[in-house]
This record gives sequence, structure tokens and C-alpha cells, in this order.
Amino acid sequence: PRATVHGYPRQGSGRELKKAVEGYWRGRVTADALRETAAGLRRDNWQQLRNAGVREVPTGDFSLYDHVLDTTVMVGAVPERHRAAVEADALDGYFAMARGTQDVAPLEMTKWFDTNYHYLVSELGPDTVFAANSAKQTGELSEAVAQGHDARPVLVGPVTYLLLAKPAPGVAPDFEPLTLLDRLLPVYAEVLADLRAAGAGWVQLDEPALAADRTPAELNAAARAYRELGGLTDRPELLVASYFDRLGDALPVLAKAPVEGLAMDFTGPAVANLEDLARAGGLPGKRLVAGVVDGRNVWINDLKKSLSTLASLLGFADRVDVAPSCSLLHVPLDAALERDVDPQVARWLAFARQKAEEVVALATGLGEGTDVIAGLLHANSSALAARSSAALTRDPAVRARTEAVTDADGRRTTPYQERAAAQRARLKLPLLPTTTIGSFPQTGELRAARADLRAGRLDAEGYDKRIAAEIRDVLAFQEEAGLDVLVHGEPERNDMVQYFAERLDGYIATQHGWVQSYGTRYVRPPILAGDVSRPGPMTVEWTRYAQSQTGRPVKGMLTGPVTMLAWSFVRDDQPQAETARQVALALRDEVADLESAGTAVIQVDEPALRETLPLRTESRPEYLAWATESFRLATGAVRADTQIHTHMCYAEFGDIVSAIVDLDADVISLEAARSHMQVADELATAGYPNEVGPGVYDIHSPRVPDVDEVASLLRKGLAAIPAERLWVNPDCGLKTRGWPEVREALEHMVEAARTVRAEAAGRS
Ligand code: THG
Ligand code: ZN
Repeated sequence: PRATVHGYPRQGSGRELKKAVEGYWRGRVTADALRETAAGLRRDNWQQLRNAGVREVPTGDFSLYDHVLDTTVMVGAVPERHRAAVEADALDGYFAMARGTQDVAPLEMTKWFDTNYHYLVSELGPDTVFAANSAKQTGELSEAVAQGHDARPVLVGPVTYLLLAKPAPGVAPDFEPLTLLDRLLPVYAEVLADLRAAGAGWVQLDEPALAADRTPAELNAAARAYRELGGLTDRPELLVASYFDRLGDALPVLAKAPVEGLAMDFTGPAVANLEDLARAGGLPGKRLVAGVVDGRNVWINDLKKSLSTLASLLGFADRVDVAPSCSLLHVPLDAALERDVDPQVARWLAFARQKAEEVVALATGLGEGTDVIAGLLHANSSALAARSSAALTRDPAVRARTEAVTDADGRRTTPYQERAAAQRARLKLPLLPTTTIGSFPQTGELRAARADLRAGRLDAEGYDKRIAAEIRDVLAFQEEAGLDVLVHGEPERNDMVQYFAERLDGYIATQHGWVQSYGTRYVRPPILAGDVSRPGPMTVEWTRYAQSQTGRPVKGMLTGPVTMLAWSFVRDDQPQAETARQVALALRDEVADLESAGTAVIQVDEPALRETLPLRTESRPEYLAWATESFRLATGAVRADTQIHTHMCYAEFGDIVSAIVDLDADVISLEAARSHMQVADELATAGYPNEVGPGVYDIHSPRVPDVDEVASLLRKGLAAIPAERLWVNPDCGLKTRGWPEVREALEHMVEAARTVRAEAAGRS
């Protein structure tokens, strides 16, 4: 058996790729220098894999921005509006599609399945003409071959590519890109022929979309696609890869297809693939690349368990090779770079480099017998045993508390109607109250102050003075602008998850654990390593300070349990529901402390609630149950006259409306400006009983809306939601915006609220 991987982190150990690309954008790095950096990173990655013992390396998985955008270029589906830029200069045109220019909007960005990676959505229509452009794929393959590697190009498969696309602007919204399959397949055929000519023995076609719920028509399309590609004569051997969940109904389709191999995921919910394979009669005559090492978490593999999975797979295919479940793009590069992680925990960690070593060990054990890897197996079992018995992972106090949780703990004792009356009496807000989501612009000065604090150039006292001054400025502006419920602006927070992770026991931080979020933007997700508890208040002091500076209510701002899990690496040794409950109880204590400190309005944000929704509908009810339970557990203990807010960053929440109702927050703010208040209609139709703040201006754009524009959105909102339950707020936090535009936009928002408030009062 061979060890291989589907893809590897692109950024380099010092995020060299980010620096080179951003340098190129600023005109400080030439195109040649950028290409040289990129080639060097690919060379290092292949060498690193080869050194680990991987004998078949991936190519084409590298990207200057996004591999789905690379696929759009490969099939010639450049949108009309970007064509001039691409023709003038391929590289600048590529970045124009990714980021837009002064004149043209970029492609839309969205999440790659249920990961935290974002891809650029291609825009297709009935007039789309595809044309093959294999240069990037053949070029990278040739590099690897020239460097002496046995390489396997990896492409986004045609079915997944079309299923992830959307109708181009101006095209009927019900246009289905999948109808373009017959036009797209000849382009893939040409790319496959080019890759064969460039020396490819195998090509991998990634079809993760087939691991989600698919209609019979979509499955038929997949069958047709692989019948046609498999039927080509001038082509390399084909490996169709799926990951993130079981193949389900797509398994018999691919098993029957005339392709030489399948790569399948056997981790997490996708372990069901094992039974499904048995039921389908295996993959006779095919190569199976078994994804037994979880490619999405940071924990060492249970090698013995994987070996036994592999052993049972041996009977199912002609040849079984070993791989991570998916591309290693989703994990940081190298755990060995972490010098500050507790050595006990360090033994439990496997990032991309360590996962490559794990698949090599498994392939060796499978092929040559476990004796050959006895030392590794022993070290592995002892690390796993240490992890499961460590005090960090088993805190009796935390366990006792989660076990004692009852359903009643997660329910406000008073129904919404009565709470609303109590809150009205306490807060004395006008009709259509105005507020913001929480963060205000994070200026360069603030970031510099934080860097100075870390570097020891600024002491804690000096830093706190800077933060306090910023809070006073932010409050003064809000009072002047006439906002009703104020925020302190979160100047003390680097990131809404990291800030809390640093203040909770059970979480650990990394120094170099960067993972690509989109383009040149990376996150360093904290790691949920142990049982979670709160050593002390996390936000009370700054919230109390802010409240002491104004007579108007200041919101307490927290990150909800689902988001605290979704933007971290979670434990794989207990159900997520248990981890969520631990985080929820820690937040519950914070909520109680804020309430005792006099905070009348507390917002618990859950931007990740919708995006974490499982791909398969069969898994959704269980997820939504723990997601909503943990939110209610965090917020359920407050008094009737304490107002709980939540915020979510998206307009498409159709799948989770009933979960939103179930949160029983007093007020929810949502994105709506870009969808023209459709959200308000949808919530009204669903019978949403509590208060809503559909965002009246799009913070994702620097454009300042004028008063009339906001007022007309508000009137639209009023058509769906009664004035007593409608709030006025922007779409999202203001952290990424500049002060001048924020000032003007909020002034316009308040004026629009006043106008429409007067109209509403006149009517009643
Ligand atoms: N926090 C965390 N995870 C997230 C988001 C977040 N995941 C989803 C979404 N928001 C991702 N969005 C972004 C937006 C900006 C950046 C990264 C992800 C970003 N990163 C800096 C960079 O790459 O230069 C690094 C930031 C840092 O120094 O920590 O700008 O809000 N946890
Ligand atoms: Zn938001």
C-alpha cells in the first residue's frame, strides 16, 4: 500500500504566500518574484511529503488564492465583467475576480462545505462557453516530475464544480448550472489528455458534493459524467475522491462508473462508508484510497483502530492505499513549530506534517506488518492513554456540572410577552430602538497598541489606558449620534473567539497554527483540548467601565457556545454536544456576572450557527438540538428584565428558522440590507414571536447609505414586523470599516429611524 494526501497547506511555515501575494498587490513584489515564491513553496511541500515517506504527492492543489477560482480559470468560465482584465493580464485578472477592482465586483465568496475555508463562487448561465486551459495543472505537474516525484494532479470534479456554481447576474435565478454538464465534460476531457501528455499516471477528481444530499437527477448527472470521462481513451487513470461525509446513494453510482479508483472518507460520520461498502459488494477491480486519518482536526490518529479499519477494507478493493480523509488545507502546517504548547498536550497534536507521517506509518503497517511500526504504535497508544486520563481532559467539577444540567436550566422562567413588558419598563427605549452589533473600527493604532503590549514596549497599565480612552470615544460618538442602546466597541478584543479562548481553561492557543480562511486571510483557531471552565470574569470589567461612562444602556457582548466550537479545533474524544455544554456553562456564569454588575442588555453572538449545519439533513436535528440547547443554557438564567440579544451574520437562514425561534432570545439582529428586508418577511411568515433587528445597512461595503434608503428599508421591515418588535441596526459588526464611513452611516441610520418612528407614532 501507498501513503498519499489529497492536498497540503499552501501558505508556508512563515505565511510566505500571504506576504508575497499581498506584496504583489501593493506593487512591492514583482509577478516573477511572486511566481518564484509560489514555486518554492510547492517544492518545499513535495519535499516535506517525500521526506515523511509519502510516495505519491498531489499537484495542482496549490493556489495563489483559491482552488475553485483556479478551476474557473481552467474551464474558461471567466465572468463577462472580468474578461477584459484577464485578457490584459492573466494574473491581475485572476486577482480582479477574487477581490474586484474600482469598477467591477469580485466573485461571491462562500464556505467550502462545512469547513472554515471560503471559495469563490463561479457564475454560470445558459450562454457560458467553456474552454480548456490546463496550463496551471500541467505546469505544476511538470515541476513535480522534474523534481523527481511521482505526482497525482488533483482537480475539482465537474459535478462538484457545477453544483457549487450559481446563476450569473442577469441569468434567471432558477437556472441550474448542472445543466451545463455536457458542455463542461469535453473541457475536462481535454485537460485529462493534456495531463496524460505531461506525464500523469493518475488524476484525482474531487467530488465532495456527492457526500451531501443529492437528488436522483444529480446522481444521474454524476453517473453520466463518470461514464463519459471513464470512456475516454486518451486519459490517465481516474481517482474520484469524496470526503466530509458518507457517499450514501452516490456510492453505487461511483462503484459502477468506469473509473479506476475511489478515495473515501472513513472518519467521523463518514465511517458509515465502511458498512455501505460492504453492502455494495466492495469495489472489485478498483483502487481504494482510504481516508482513515481525520484531515480536519489536530489530534493524533488512533493508529491501531485505523489499522483495523484498513484491514477490513483490504477485502473490498484490488488495492488499498492510505490517506487523510480530505485535503490537509484545513489544518495548520506543523505541530513541531509550537514551542509554547504544554509538552503533555503537544504529544496529542498532529498537524499536516504529522498527519503525513501517520498515513505513512499506517501504509507501512498495513503492507509490512505491525512489527515494523511497533515503536510508533507503542508511542501512539501511550499518548492516547495519557490523553484520556489527563486531568486536563477530565475535570470532575466540570463533569459533575454538565451531568446535573436539566432541561429547565435552559428555559427562561418567564414567557417573552412578560419579559418584554419588564424590559420596556426598565430600559425605557423609544419605538424602533437603534443599536449597533458590537464592534467599532479596529484602528491601526489599536492593533499597534496590542502588538506593543505583546512585545513588552507597552505595559498593561498603558495598554488599559489606551483601551479606556477608546471606549470613551466610542461611547461619546454613539451618544452624539443619538443611538439608544450603546456598545463599548470591543477595542480590547483581537478576535471574538480567541479573546474568550484565552480566558477559559481547557482551551490552548498556538503560535504558528495558521489555517487559510480565504485568499490571503488566515485564522489561528484555538484548540479545545480539555474540559472547559471559567477561572474568572472575562468581560465584566470593561463592560462595567463603559456603563459608568453613560446614562444609556450598554450591551454586554459575548460569543456563543456554537461559535466558540465552530471557529476552534474541537475535541474528538467526546461528543460536540458535551463540549458545547461545558462552554455554555462557563458563559452562563459570565452572563450572571454581567447581570449582577448591572448590565441590562446582554448579546450572545452566534454567527456560526447556520454555517455549522451538517451537510446531510439526517444529521441536522441532532446538531440543532445541542446548538440551541447550549445557547439557552448560556442565557436562560437571567431575570425577566434582562434583555438577551443575539446576532447572526447571514440572510439565508431558511433551514434554521425554527432553531432561531427555539433560542428564545429577546432580540435577534440579522443580515438583511443586501436581501432588501426579505429576512423580515421570512421571519414574520415563520411566526417569529420576539424582537428583530434586520440589518438596514450593508457593512461589508464601504458605501454609506443615505437617509431615504435606510428609511425605505425600515418601512419595508414595518410591513412585516410590528413597530413594537422592530429594531434598527447595521448588518454586522463595524470592526473592518473606517471611522469616517461608520460615523456618517450611523448618523444616517439614526435619522432614518427618527423619521420612520414619527410616521409610525402618527399612525397609532
Ligand atoms: N474569527 C474566527 N474565525 C472566523 C472569523 C472570525 N472564521 C470565519 C470568518 N470570521 C473568517 N473571516 C476572516 C476575516 C479576516 C481574517 C481572517 C478570517 C483576517 N486574518 C488576519 C490575516 O490573515 O491577516 C490575521 C488575523 C490575526 O492576526 O489573528 O484578517 O472573525 N476565529
Ligand atoms: Zn455579523
